[in-house]
Amino acid sequence: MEDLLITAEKIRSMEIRGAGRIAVAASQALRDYARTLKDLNIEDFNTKVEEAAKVLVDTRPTAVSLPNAVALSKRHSADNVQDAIEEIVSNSDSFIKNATEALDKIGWIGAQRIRDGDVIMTHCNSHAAISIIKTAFDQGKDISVIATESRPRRQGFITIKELSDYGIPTTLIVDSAVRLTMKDVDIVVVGADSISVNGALINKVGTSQLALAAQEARKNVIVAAETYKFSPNTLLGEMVEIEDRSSDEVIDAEILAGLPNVKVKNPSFDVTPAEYIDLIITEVGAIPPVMAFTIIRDYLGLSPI
Ligand code: RI2
Repeated sequence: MEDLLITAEKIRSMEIRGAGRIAVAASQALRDYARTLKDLNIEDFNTKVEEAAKVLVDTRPTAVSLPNAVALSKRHSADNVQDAIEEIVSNSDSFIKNATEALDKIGWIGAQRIRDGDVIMTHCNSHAAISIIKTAFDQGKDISVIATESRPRRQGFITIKELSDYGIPTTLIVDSAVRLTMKDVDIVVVGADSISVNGALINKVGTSQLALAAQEARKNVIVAAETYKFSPNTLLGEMVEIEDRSSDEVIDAEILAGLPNVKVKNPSFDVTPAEYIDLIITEVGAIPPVMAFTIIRDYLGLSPI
């Protein structure tokens, strides 16, 4: 359990971050933990696996990739521990393989939407969105990127480093410059933490202001999202929980302590309605957001997981 707890803490503290990366890390941790339980009887094995799954899922509430990855990895139909471990290892290995391949497919499909000369605006740090940008660049398209800082944790800095290392001309802006800068943009490309059954996108706070400004300026917004980022529980009317993170990320605790009438709110994500989104690029194709139900039905199943 110790290794699994270490992974859980890394996800909670955002040492491991990004909806896709946390999903893969959780799947791996659960798989490796299951392997250590070979001497238990099947009832105790199942109890331990459920407990471990809960520890992982409880680390961060918003990215549905995390519970999806855990659920897809832990399910088994065995009545003995050896077979159960084999099933879990095989589930997890194929989840990780598919997740890795999905990034390449999304890159290729999404790059079809990027034209030579395009200026792309992106927000935060999404491996799926960056896959599209890098693929378009690899195709020889003369592109450049405008990346937001993405306060408070400034994941935009990871994005500009990655794009710069790849040789892609990149401009960094503060989040509040999004609307002013939109006139210079051809297309917005962002990632996803969750997509609900009505096609709404839940992504890093500030995403919805990119979408709003893009709509006002008649620019397209495309979302890069693996199928495991769609939320089956929204079929039951469940809302995606928006993670509220610590005020320390926004203002130093000592300074805040001296401001008795001030409170800080630090929501980490926001919701972009489907009507602001042109296309969602998944590994199984580019779909309009209204088709979110179909993705959930065909790739995740209709029973909530
Ligand atoms: P990939 C991140 O969340 C960002 O919101 C990003 O857009 C999203 O996950 C998807 O990232 P955080 O972990 O899976 O930084 O595309 O809070 O890498």
